[in-house]
Amino acid sequence: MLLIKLGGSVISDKTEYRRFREDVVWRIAKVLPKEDMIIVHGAGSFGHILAHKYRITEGYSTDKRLGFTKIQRDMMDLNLRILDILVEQEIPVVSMPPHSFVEMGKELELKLFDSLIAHKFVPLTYGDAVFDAAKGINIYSGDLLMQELAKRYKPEKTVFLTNVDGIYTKPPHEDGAELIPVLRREKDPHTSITVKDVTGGMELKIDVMREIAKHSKVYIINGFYPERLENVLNDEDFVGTVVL
Ligand code: IP8
Repeated sequence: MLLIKLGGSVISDKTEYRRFREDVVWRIAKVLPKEDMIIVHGAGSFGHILAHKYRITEGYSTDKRLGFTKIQRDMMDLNLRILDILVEQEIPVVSMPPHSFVEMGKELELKLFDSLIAHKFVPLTYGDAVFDAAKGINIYSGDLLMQELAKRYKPEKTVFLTNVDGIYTKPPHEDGAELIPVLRREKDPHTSITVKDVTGGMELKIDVMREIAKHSKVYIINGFYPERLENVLNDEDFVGTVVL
């Protein structure tokens, strides 16, 4: 099985509210397998801009209700746009909006995923604004969902499509940053990456990837070059990072 995350910065232009990168998603969809896969997508500018504005991760207050609603609406919109493209590629995807099955702080209910997978459907889910047992509301990142899904289904390969070539020795725009082709699961003190996001920076992402690497081979590759995804799927040499 393949577990793949379409990063928010790949599928959307993060600087402009709800700017979808339709052409990029088309190119990715063309190289995806037709079955035996779970797809997760990030939020990009369909989620993070309003999540910041309404400070959703700080928890519930009545004045945040409309923000919470709008984020869920925008994420469903993004999800449907992706779903449309995947259906055009004849991938039997079924949308699984997290706000209808996730309550943070409680055990994740994945029974429907079991059924979908047993019937050879391809679950399509995403990072979302959800309820939280302690805070009332919160943001549930696609990365955490990836971690839960990897733990449960132990896919052979887990791929993160990002807007950079892989994991670097320091933030990629800094002088001397080098791509790490193979990252060991154990912590490496030489790697320090500090890009920040609402649901955690690169550091948190790398922790998640290391955790997933206990169950699966984890690849971090640039989503703007779908041929690299093909290389990974075909066990060929590829540009990117593998976590072992
Ligand atoms: O883009 C965040 O998910 P991510 C979800 O996977 C929202 O971190 C709604 C901001």
